Amino acid sequence: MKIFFCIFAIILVCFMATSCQKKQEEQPQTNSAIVIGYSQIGDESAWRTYLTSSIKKAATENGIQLIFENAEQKQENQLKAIRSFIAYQVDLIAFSPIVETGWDNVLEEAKTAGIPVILVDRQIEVKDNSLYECYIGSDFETEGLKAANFLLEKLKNTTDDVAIVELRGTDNSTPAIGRSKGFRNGLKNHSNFNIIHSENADFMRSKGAEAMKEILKKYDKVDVLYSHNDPMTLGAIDAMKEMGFKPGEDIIIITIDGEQAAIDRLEAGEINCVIECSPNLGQTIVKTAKQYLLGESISRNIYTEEEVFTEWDLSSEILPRGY
Ligand code: GZL
Repeated sequence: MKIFFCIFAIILVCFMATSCQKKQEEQPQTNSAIVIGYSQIGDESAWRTYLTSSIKKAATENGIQLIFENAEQKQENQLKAIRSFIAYQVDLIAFSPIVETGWDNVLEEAKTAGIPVILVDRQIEVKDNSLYECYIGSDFETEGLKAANFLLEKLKNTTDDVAIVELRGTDNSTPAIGRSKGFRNGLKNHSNFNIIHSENADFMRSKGAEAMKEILKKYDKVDVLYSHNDPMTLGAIDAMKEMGFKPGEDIIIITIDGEQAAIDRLEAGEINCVIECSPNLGQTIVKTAKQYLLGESISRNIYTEEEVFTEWDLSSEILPRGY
């Protein structure tokens, strides 16, 4: 008789454990249970550090456990971070891919582990587009087009040749690809607007300064600087001043991001146009991750709204940037 009760008790315990497990699996994730792994590129600009603070703030405000890794500008560190998230069995992986290629294998591993992936701020090129759920960030081609449109307005009565130099962001990164393409598309029907020099300065102030110094030594006439981000622009301005040029007057300057330092120089007349690229993505990332994990449908591309600040705007209209 006793053996009968023991067997019955063991069966009962097993049944209860299984039904609890099943119940938990069926229940949608609650915020307190959500663990997100985030791989960030680095700290190369005030824009990037603001994005990081925006993500951390949103995670805290929403009770999300965030495992945050800084790749210090190296793709191999991002690959390691993503593999560590997989090993930890996070609920969702989000990352800002430093370049567009080289992600197929690690995202296949995430897919096999059943972990969804969200792209933030930059896109990727993969064979299987089901390797990520959505992209949250800017439309970089539009940013480049906005830069071209400002320049065409600024020089609308010019028939002379216009010599343009371009400082590009990291090659093979989505912002560098899109900002180059959009700018060129905007100028394609204006044959007197010529990009005489285009160089990668990796979104960094120091490389922007070095590149601009060499450019000003090489070319007799530079009319316009189109720079893919504010830190490279600030470096280029340092170089221009060192070599006796008046930024914003001798050389028209168009820059992208919208850091406070760039707005300050816009107001000082040293920059002519600042194209905003919003780093304030934290709330959207967390909201989208929660929606996905709760089984709700999400958009494939979630683009940010962005403004253009020009020399014709009243400085009082531009709110403090926060980065
Ligand atoms: C754009 C972002 C770029 C910024 C730069 O979304 O990827 O990277 O424009 C940053 O400041 O380095």
